Amino acid sequence: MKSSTKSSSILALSGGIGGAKLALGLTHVMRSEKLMIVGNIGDDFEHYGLQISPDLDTLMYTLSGKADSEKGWGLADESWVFMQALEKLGGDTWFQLGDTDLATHLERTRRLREGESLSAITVDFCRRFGIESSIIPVSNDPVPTIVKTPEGDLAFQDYFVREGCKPTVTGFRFQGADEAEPNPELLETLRNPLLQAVVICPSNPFLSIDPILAFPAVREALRNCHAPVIAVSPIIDGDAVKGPTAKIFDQLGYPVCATAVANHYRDFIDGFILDIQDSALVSQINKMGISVELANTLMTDLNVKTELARSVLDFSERCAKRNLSL
Ligand code: FO1
Repeated sequence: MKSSTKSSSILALSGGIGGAKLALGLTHVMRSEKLMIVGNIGDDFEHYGLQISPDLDTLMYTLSGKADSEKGWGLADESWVFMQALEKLGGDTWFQLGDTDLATHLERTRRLREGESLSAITVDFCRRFGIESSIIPVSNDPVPTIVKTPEGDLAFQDYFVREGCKPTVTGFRFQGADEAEPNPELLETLRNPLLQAVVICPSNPFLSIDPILAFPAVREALRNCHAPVIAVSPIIDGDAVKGPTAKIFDQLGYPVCATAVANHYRDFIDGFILDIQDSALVSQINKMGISVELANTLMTDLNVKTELARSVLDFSERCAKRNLSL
């Protein structure tokens, strides 16, 4: 029977490669059309006149099974003829654009120029990629992440790719987050009584999740959300699975451990999933008033992604019952 409302029962916040892995796991343990994933747009930038939205593309490519599984971004079986030709012309090749990935950026840029919203373009691209879940940008307005360093500000991709995350980070700015309008679909879903859980994917808290939380209305809606909010730690046994997460925690003066992640989210999460290797941290996090469960969070293959997604949903049901009994 067709679902009476389009409403999503699970909402996931995701950015980067780790987030997309759990999002994929979620699509294997629930009706994927009832899953909404809010993608980070802080990584978005203009390059060669193209509007590029890496985290939306990573989600789209991953959920359609077409992502390059080794890199985690871009498309599998990619060719690089355009990049080779660009190299010969002395062009800027620090940001690798594969030939088929290029179509996504060209077509998104064309439609944006014609006045279509980033959300509407993403809905249509997902339909064409055969994705049933809703992937939505946190906003249709640009809110680029600016990385603060002792040598001055860096645009996100200049920090992440061009400089290879080498500069020391002293802070972040999410340019325009106070004025930009959060995606109405996101606020509607957060306020929908049919929502069963919110999942904070194991993405980089500073680079991928904070740009989503930077919208005051979004953080407020999360704090007041009736559904349990469950975060999965991106740090396991004092280190991050991939990327600069651990280094950034250290550079900002935080302990590099899952407890620091729980503390970062403490004002709006109900539950926190620790990796089994971090079982010693359970009581510390419980003291923050946050329920904790253990799982294997090292998503090395589809089985682990699916198992972790199942654990997250089961945990959220237990949290919901606990909230009801309060
Ligand atoms: N990451 C890199 O480290 N090197 C690249 O050349 C690169 C190109 C690229 C092209 C399209 C795209 O969607 C993502 C791309 N990424 C690349 C990843 C990108 O930097 C993302 O921002 C990261 O995945 C972090 O979220």
